[in-house]
Amino acid sequence: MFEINKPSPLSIARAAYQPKMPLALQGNVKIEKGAATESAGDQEQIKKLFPSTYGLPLITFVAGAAQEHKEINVGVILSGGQAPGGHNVISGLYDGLKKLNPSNKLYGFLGGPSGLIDHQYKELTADIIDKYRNTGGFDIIGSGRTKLELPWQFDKGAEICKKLNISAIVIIGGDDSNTNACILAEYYVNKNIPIQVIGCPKTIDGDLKNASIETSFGFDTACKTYSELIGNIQRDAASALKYWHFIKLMGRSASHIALECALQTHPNVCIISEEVAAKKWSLRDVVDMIADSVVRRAEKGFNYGTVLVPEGLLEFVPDMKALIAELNDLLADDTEFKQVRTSEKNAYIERHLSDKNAETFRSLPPFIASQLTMERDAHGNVQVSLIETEQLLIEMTKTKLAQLEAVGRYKGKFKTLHHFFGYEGRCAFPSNFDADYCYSLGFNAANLIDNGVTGYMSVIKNTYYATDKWIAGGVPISSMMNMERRNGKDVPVIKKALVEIDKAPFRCLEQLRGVWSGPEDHYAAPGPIQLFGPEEVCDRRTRTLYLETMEKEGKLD
Ligand code: FBP
Repeated sequence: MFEINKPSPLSIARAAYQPKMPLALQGNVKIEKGAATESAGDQEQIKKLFPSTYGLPLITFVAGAAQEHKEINVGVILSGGQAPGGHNVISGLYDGLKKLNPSNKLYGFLGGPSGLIDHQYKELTADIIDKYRNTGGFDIIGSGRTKLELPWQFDKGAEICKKLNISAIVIIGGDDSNTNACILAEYYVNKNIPIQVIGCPKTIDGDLKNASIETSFGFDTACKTYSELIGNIQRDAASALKYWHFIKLMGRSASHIALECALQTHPNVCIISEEVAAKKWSLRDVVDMIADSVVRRAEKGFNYGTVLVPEGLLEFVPDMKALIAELNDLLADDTEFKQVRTSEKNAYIERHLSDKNAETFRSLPPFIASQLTMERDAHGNVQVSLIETEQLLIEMTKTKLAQLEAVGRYKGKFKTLHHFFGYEGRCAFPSNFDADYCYSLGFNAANLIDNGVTGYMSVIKNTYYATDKWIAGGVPISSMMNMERRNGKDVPVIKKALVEIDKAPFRCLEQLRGVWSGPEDHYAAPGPIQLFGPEEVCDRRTRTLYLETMEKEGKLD
């Protein structure tokens, strides 16, 4: 009577979805090499660091004639946080390889980059792949955050590739993982190790984009998932009339997710970290902006509303940034700190900070102060997803409103609820856009490998438009690099794309937020992602992609 593990009707129907691909990838594929590239910055230094993979040409695929394809074995790695569509990159890669030569094999390294180093792998066969088509998650092979950056790790990787006769590795990851993919590619070329390395742009955060990458996969689905929830909450708020909802949204550093969700849902307040940093706002300035909306709405009797808070906010507030940087150094070796009794930890930190940062630390509610001293991630950074910034803002807004009430400038009720939308969106069923985009990225990667290139990112362009207008190809990863100071050293990295406050998506928010902040409601409820139905509903692009494309094409006022 009860069946365990029975797939839902939606899973069954969705498994049959055939992702759409650019025309060039649908038949026989021919490679066209374009102009030689230069790095995004610091050309001389990058050229020296990547002598073999610097300056390679752009690649575009076009329809070609049938030809023989040699047999190849490929390894694939999922790196970092989950993003909807990862399984489709792998199924696209698998199908692309099998189409080129049915004898080709695909191996998945388990648990992220550590699978390559520790030789943990499994062969991905048709049975396995079919179970994961068009599903969310990274569970087909698992992911991890081990950094692939040291020669001994590269050598261990080469060892297992030799054993399995693997001649290409596809790394599906964010800016750091793709930076490391480029370093790995360069290492193998210089050591005459016959292994190609190809990257794929992943992250819900949307901060892996540049002149060559229009969007990272997963951003579309994650933002639509959060926007559905925000829209629902706003309807509830406008029905119940009694809560202000503070909603923290994922995005470790950049505020692209908060911005996109605001453009989809029209909240009363949306904070953009990059604006806070550019205008050197303090937390008090941020709280004033929130309190202003609360007060104006209360005057009309609207004691409810929504505030979107980007996860990385605190690191963009100048005072807090300085404090966090000193805390990161202080806790880099936390052996002594770990011995300190819990009740005395905050006092211990205060004693060890510089005067200015100690003052900022003292001004924080104790729960936030403690969260700032929690264990760092593998890169020595504070784990922003664990800091309850939304609660901090609630506390500070309460204090501000009490002050305004005391001088007769506010009379209202301020009951609050807080939410954090992050993990809920990272493994959602990929939207049609992400399902198509990811499958194409994977299929395209197979063609890059077949053409013998290395140190390239699989890239699909023109993505605002219908898939038959998409352009498939490859871009040398070295062309996306510049030098940045990390942990006291100048290193080559792919530049993280933060929200640019002079670009269309932010300017759109800036133009509309005065109206959204009230007193009247202007909420929008985009509803759930639709997987079946009319194209204008199911294949709708994000507002960010729309605005960026229109701006690039000079079609915005
Ligand atoms: P990636 O940059 O690896 O794609 O991960 C992004 C992210 O989802 C952030 O939005 C978030 O801050 C972080 O991962 C959470 O990390 P973890 O999964 O380790 O909790």
